[in-house]
Amino acid sequence: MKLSRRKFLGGAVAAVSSLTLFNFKMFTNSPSVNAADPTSDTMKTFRNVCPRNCYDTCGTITYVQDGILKKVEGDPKHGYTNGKLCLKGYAYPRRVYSPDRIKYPMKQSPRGSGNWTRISWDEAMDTIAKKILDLKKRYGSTLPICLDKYSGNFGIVHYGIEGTMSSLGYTTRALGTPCWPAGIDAQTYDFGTLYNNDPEDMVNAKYIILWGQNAAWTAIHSIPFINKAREHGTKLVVIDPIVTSTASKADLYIQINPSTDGALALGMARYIIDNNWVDWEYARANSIGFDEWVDYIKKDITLDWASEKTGVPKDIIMEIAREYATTKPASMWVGYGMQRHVNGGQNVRIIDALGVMTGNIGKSGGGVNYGHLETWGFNYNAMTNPAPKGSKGFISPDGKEGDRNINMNNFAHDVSVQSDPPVKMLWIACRNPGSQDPDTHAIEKMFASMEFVVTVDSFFNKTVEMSDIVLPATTHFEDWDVMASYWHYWVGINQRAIDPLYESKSDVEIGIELSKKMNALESGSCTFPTSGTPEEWLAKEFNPGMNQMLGIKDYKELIDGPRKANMPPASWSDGKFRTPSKKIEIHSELAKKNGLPALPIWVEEMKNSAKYPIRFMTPHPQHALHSQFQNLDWMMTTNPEPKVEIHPVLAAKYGITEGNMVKVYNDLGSITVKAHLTRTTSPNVVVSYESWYKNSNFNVNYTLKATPSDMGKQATGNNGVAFHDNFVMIEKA
Ligand SMILES: Nc1nc2c(c(=O)[nH]1)N[C@H]1C(S)=C(S)[C@@H](COP(=O)(O)OP(=O)(O)OC[C@H]3O[C@@H](n4cnc5c(=O)[nH]c(N)nc54)[C@H](O)[C@@H]3O)O[C@H]1N2
Ligand SMILES: Nc1nc2c(c(=O)[nH]1)N[C@H]1C(S)=C(S)[C@@H](COP(=O)(O)OP(=O)(O)OC[C@H]3O[C@@H](n4cnc5c(=O)[nH]c(N)nc54)[C@H](O)[C@@H]3O)O[C@H]1N2
Ligand code: SF4
Ligand SMILES: [Mo]
Repeated sequence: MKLSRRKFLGGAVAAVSSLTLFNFKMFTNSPSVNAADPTSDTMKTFRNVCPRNCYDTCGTITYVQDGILKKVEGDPKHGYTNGKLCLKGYAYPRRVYSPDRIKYPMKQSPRGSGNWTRISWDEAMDTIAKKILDLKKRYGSTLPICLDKYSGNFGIVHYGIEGTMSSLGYTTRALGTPCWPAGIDAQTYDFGTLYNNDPEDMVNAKYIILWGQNAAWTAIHSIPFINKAREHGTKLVVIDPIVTSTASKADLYIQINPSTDGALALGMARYIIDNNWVDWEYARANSIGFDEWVDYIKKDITLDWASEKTGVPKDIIMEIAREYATTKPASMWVGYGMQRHVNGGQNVRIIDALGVMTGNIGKSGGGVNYGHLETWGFNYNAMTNPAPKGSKGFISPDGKEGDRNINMNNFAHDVSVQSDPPVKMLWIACRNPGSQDPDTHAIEKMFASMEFVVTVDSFFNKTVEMSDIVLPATTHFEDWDVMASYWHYWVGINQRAIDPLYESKSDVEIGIELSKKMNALESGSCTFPTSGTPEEWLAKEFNPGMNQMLGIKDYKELIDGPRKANMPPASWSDGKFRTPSKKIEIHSELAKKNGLPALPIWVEEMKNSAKYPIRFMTPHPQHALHSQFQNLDWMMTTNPEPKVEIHPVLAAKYGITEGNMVKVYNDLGSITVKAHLTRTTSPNVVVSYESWYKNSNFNVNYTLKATPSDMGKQATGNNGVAFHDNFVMIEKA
C-alpha cells in the first residue's frame, strides 16, 4: 500500500496546558447538550477515538443519555492523550448537533446556484448509478470517474471509500498526501522508512529541538512529555520563522529565515566536525557515505555562510551545535511545516544526518522523529474489492492494468489534462479541495468543467457548493471504526455511541447502497458487498499480527480501552535499517536515481520577486483542523474572524495599522482580511492560518500556486506542495 497514507496540572506543565488544553468544565454551562451528570443511572459511556488528521488521535469517553450524546471527555486509559482533549475535541457535541449539519441527500440545480432541494436516498443513488453506467457506456470504462479522498476521517473502515470506487471498475484516483511527503521521502532515502521514537519517550531526552513543529497547537498532548523532561533540566529549543505558541514556551527560540533549515543544520555540522564532537564510531558503523558528506562540509560550509543564509547569529549556531552534540541523548522532532518548501525534503535529510553524526539514532531519548506507520497493518478489507469482470483500466508504462493515478497535490491541473478518457465525474469524500487545495480559482474552473460531482460530507462547505449531489455523512460517534496514529503507538476503536442523525450514513453504508442500486440497474456492475453491519465491517479489519502487536485476542477488548503496540521505545534500536544497503544512507543512490543530490547537501530556497516581495505563510490553525471545527459556534465565539499577521515595520511601510482591512495578492488571486500587527512574525513574512470560517469566503489558497516540494514521489506517489513558498504583495483595502 502506498503511504497515503495525562493527566497533569501543575508546575511548568500547567503553564502550557492553560494555553492549549481546555478543561471541559469551562463549557459545561451550556444547558442543551453538555450539562451531563456522568454518575446518572441512565448515562451510558462509549469509547471513541478522534479520527481527524491529527498527531494525537485522542482516546475519548463519550457520554450518552436517552440516545443523546451529552459530553465528550478524554479517555484516562489512553497513555499518550491521558484524559485530556483539545478545544476541538471538547466541542464535538457542538459538531454532532450543529444546526449546519447536512441532514439529507440533496441535489443542486444548476450546480453552483445554491438552489438545493432535498431528495430521497433512492433518488440520489438512482441518479448517481445511472450517471456511472452512462459514463461507462460512453467511454468503455469507469476511468472518467475520479475519486478525491484524503483526511477528513482517517478511520481504517473509511478506506471503504476507495473500496467503493474499486468495486465499480478502474477509476482515476487522486494519489499522494499534502501533509508530509517530502519528509517521508527524506527519511525513506536515509533510513528506509519513517519510524519515530515513541513520543512518550521524549521524557528521557536531555535536550529537545522542535524543528518547524508547532506542538502547542498541532500535537498538544506531546507537551506534557516535553515538560516532564524539562523538569529534569532538559533544554527545549524551537526553530521556526514564527514565534509560535510553542516557541513562546522554549528555553531558546531561534527565528530562522524560512526554508533555510538545511543551512542551519550544515552550519551546526561544521562546528561539530571542527570540535570533533562527531560520534565517528556510530556514524561509520551504521551508515554509508558519511565521510563523503564530512568532506563536503569541510570544503563548502562555513559558519558565516550559515549565519547569513539563516539569519541566525553565529554564536547561536555554535551554542546549539555544541549543546546538541554533547548533551546525550538529544531528541529532534521535525515538523511537517518545515518540509513544505521546494527544498523541504533535502532540509530534512540534512537534519537526519545531524542525528546520525551525533549518534542519536536508535537511542531512547533521541531520534530524528517525524512520524511512523508501524501500527497501520490492518487488513484494509473495506478497501479491497475486485473490479467487475471485463473492466477496462489504465495501462501503466510497465504494462499493468489498473486505476489511473493523478497527483492529489496538483488536482485541478491533473484532472483537467486527462484526455483518454477525460475525467467527467468527481466523487469527493473526507476531502475539501475547494478550501484545502492550492489555486482555488483553478479548482473552481475544473469543477465547473465536470459533468457530475458527488460530495459526501457533514457540512455545506466550498466543495459541496460546487457539487450536483451531496450525501450526508455520519460523524464518528455514529459509526464503528478503528484508529491508529502516525505519531504515538496507541490504537483504539470507535463504537457507535448514538444512532446516525437525520438521514446520514457512513461512507461504507453509502458504498452498500450504491452497490445495491448499481446491481439492480445492471447486474454485476458493482462488486461492493451489499450487507454487513458497521460492527461486522470493523471486525474484518483485524488480523493476528495486529492483535498480537496490541496484546489482544479480539477487537472487542478495545472497548475496555485503547491499547499500545508492543514496540521498543526507540525506533531503529535494532540497527536494522530498511534501505537497500540495510544501513543509514547518507549517500543515497536511490535519491540520485530520482534526480536528487545523493548527499544531504545544501539546495537553494525559493526567492521572492520584485513584484511579490513578501512571503505569505499559511500554517495550521489552533482551533480548526483545516476546514473542520472553526465553523462551529464555540470556535466562532473564541476566534470570530480571520486575520493576517504583519510585522509593525512592514505594516508601516505600506501604511497599514491594526485592524485595517488588507488585500493580500499575487498573480493567482487575492484575499481581503483584517490586519493584526505583531512582532511574532518577521518583517518579510506575513502569516494567516488556513481554515474555514462560517459565513466567510476567507480562503488563503486563492493566492497559493501548486508549486511542488522536492520530494514525495518515491514513497507516496507524488511530491508535496511547497505551501510556504508563496509570495505576495499587500495593500490597504
Ligand atoms: N494553504 C495551506 N493549505 C493547506 C495546508 C497548509 O498548511 N496551508 N495544509 C494541507 C494539509 S497538511 C492537509 S492534511 C490538507 C487537508 O485537507 P482535507 O483532508 O481536505 O481537510 P479537512 O478539512 O480536514 O477535511 C475534509 C472534509 O472531510 C469531511 N469529513 C469529515 N469526516 C468525514 C467522514 O467520515 N466522511 C466524509 N465523507 N467526509 C468527512 C469534513 O467535514 C471536511 O469537509 O490541507 C492542505 N492545505
Ligand atoms: N490544531 C491543529 N492541529 C493539527 C492540524 C490543524 O490543522 N490544526 N493539522 C494536522 C495535520 S493534517 C498536519 S499535516 C500536522 C502539521 O503539523 P505541523 O508540522 O506542526 O504544521 P504547521 O503548523 O503547518 O507547521 C509547523 C510550523 O512550521 C513552521 N515552518 C514553516 N516553514 C518553516 C521553515 O522553513 N522552517 C522552519 N523551521 N519552520 C517552518 C510554521 O511556521 C509552523 O509554526 O498537524 C496536524 N494537527
Ligand atoms: S483534534 Fe487532535 S488533539 Fe483534538 S481531540 Fe482530535 S485528536 Fe485530540
Ligand atoms: Mo496534513
